[in-house]
Amino acid sequence: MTSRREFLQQSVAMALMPALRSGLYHEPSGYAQPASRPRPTRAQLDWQRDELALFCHFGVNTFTNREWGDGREDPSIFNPSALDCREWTRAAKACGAKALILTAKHHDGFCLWPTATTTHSVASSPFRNGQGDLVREFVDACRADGLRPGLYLSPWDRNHPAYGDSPRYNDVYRAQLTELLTRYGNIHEVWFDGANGEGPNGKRQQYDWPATWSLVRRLQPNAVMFSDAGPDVRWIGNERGVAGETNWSTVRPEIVPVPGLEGAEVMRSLQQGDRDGTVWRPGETDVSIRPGWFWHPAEDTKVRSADNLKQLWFTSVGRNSKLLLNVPPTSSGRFHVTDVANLRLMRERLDARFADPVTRSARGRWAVQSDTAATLTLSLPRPVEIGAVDLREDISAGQRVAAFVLEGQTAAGWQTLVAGTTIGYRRAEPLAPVTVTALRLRITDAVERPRQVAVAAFAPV
Ligand code: FUL
Repeated sequence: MTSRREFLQQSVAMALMPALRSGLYHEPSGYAQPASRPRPTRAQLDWQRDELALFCHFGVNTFTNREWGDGREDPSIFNPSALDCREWTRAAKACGAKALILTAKHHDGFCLWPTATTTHSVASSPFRNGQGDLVREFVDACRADGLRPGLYLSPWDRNHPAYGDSPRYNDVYRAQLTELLTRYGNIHEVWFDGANGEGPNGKRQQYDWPATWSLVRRLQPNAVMFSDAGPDVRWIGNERGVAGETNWSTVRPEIVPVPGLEGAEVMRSLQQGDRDGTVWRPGETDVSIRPGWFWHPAEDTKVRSADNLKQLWFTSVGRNSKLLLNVPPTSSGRFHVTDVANLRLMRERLDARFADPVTRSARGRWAVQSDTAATLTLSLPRPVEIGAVDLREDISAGQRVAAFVLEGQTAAGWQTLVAGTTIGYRRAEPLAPVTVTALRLRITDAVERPRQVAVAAFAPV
């Protein structure tokens, strides 16, 4: 049943739709949450439902074996011998990723597209005889394979002479963004970090984030912007692939107003979000398949195994986050065979894990006890052994559950299988195998009147 308040919210959202469609109304936190708690925008919902995206760190560092270039690299070293972005996108598709993000420019300042803002770019390299445009090849390959392209433009630039001369460099940065966001069609995610250094003048660059964000909103109204401070999606606070066990998609924006801040309260808010958050800003978990972000031959033997990748999936997607998994192309311009094989195997394991819900023919009874409590009971037709559970809130109506207990009815009575706080888009947990005849989800705390949560359980694999 739609409550009166939900009906009103839907009506307000629908009244705003023409403005949204016309692109006049861009503020993601504004439209779907007039009188109450935050709701995701369409773009934020699509972003989360993708679940898995790949990150491609590629640039001069790929050829110098470094993680951070110093900006003095000779563009002539950028010469991938067999670059094929379709090979990246096919591997991405095969492992179930729905989007890819490319380092259009990393801290070294080398631009992977021919830009008018600097000569430190592919145009000065032997790649395609100086006629190449890697951003174009990347975006085209994504589209050919039905994947959504995203771009990372490092604000820290160790090459550009204007860096540190704040207003002048901010103009350069915005000019670069304008090129990237007007030449290549729809870009679905624009990725910013907070890395910040000094320029050749010895001064620390002051970024102008509000101006940057409003430029992106104007040029690509359907893109989500990532940074510590969003505004659309936030960093999860570590690069280990682990979201908070408590993970709200809502935040209090005043705690992390700009990227690059440190401190315990900032990290807590990034990791866990804020229960009383006033904007919708879900967490993205970025982590590399290798120890480094860029390719290093010595790390060819240190690629994460399929089981390790599967674990990362559980601690990110399975904790109401999105997994942005970095797979760095080698100096040939292709993924390494080990990375591709392990990605494929990860997908096989995940598919097997969730292939056969034993709850498919369960009978469910949903009862709301109060504004903060509800119970879902699922009776199974016969005793079954389970080894994993998957809980989901319909987040288009916001995130509501603040505490829950999932119990299983065993021969010894009701037993707690999982006791947790948030659920959100997805809360997936592996379990020690146990035979149950019924499952009971008790929501014991919620920030809005609970709506029915989907509960699925799976046989041990
Ligand atoms: C950080 C950078 O300093 C790393 O090199 C890497 O690109 C990571 C994803 O973001 O801010």
